Amino acid sequence: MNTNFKFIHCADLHLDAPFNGINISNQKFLQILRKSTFLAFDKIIKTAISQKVDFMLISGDIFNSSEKSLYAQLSFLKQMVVLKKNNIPCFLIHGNHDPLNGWEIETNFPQNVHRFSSNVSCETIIKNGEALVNIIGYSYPKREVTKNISLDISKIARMQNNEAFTIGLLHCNVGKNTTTENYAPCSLADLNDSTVDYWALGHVHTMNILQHETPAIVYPGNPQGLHINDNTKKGFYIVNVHNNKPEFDFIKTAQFRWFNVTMIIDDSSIQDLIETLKLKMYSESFDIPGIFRFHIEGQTNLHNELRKNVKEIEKILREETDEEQCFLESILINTKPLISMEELSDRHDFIGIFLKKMNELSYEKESVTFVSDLLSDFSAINLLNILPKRGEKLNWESVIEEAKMFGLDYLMENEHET
Ligand SMILES: [Mn+2]
Repeated sequence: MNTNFKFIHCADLHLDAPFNGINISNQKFLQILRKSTFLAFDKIIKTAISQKVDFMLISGDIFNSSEKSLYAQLSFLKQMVVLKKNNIPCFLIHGNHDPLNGWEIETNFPQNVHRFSSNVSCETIIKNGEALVNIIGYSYPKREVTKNISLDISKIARMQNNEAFTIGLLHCNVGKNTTTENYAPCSLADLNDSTVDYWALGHVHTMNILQHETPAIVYPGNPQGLHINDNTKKGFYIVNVHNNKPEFDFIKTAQFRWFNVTMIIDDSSIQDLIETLKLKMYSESFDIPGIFRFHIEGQTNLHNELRKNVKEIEKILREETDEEQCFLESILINTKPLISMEELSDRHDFIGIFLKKMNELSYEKESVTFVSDLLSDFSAINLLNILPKRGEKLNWESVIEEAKMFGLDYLMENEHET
């Protein structure tokens, strides 16, 4: 059949994500964060209307948590009514963040909205008396879905006896992607061994077209980055289908971007470093606001000054930048002193012994208890610097490195006092 239509494919809206665990004091920037998931979705709705798309797909995780916020539910409903007024049907599924067994208000979605249940089923869009598109979808009944649902969708797809373009709407992990939970796992081979023409996927937050056609396999990613490592291009796809062949248009929606930046310095001054960081912040956030975390690395004459004054440097940088345009989250100092660590650990004094012991620890995972006891003597503020930040995993090597530098600071400072 000669098919020509266009639709929007978006996923992982995570409406009302609270952005917990990020220390932002500036009220205006905090507002940018709080509104961001809603405004990103609003851009999707406005594009649907201006582009006069035939329908819209949302591949799960509409809400951030199963305890869906009331505000999020009502504002989503409002947007669905806007689509109704513009005669745009919307097909949606629920994912692991907003499964059907979570709390929700009694919702009467307008008639243009079809929400799939946890029984895989098919909806067919008819145009001029002919079946134009089959949409087969599945919503998570609960958070953990470990079954391969793609097989059930393909089974229903094979049962369709029309010639329509077939879309599989699924929140799933293709090919054991390690950046996200392994829910509704399936392989590329599973998705290829199917009569589905377009797999409209959700769950992985990085936009990625795994295959452009026969079948298309597409993750649009999330419209708004949610944490410091969720910093790829954010948006959704407008898909134009001509004679069963999809063409993709990616539209950006992020209201602000995250930057997790490593800077390597050598001989420098604190003033120069502050200027460099400031320049980086402004140059990266010229179009939309940015949140920055800097990791300062390198062997440098500034090593001791930086470690002692990092909080002051953060304060100065915040004062000297426009916090509604670029916000400094934190600066992490991972530098090394100019004095050679090898030379120091070769010394036959306590510093030498200390460094040798610390170097051995790097390889002994079972020493966790020993080191955590050792660190419990330091203040909580210092400990916070080595704990993993949101979106990161505990890095044992960096814990040891940090402990080593703490110890060395202390020993070197007191070296001439006794
Ligand atoms: Mn998600």
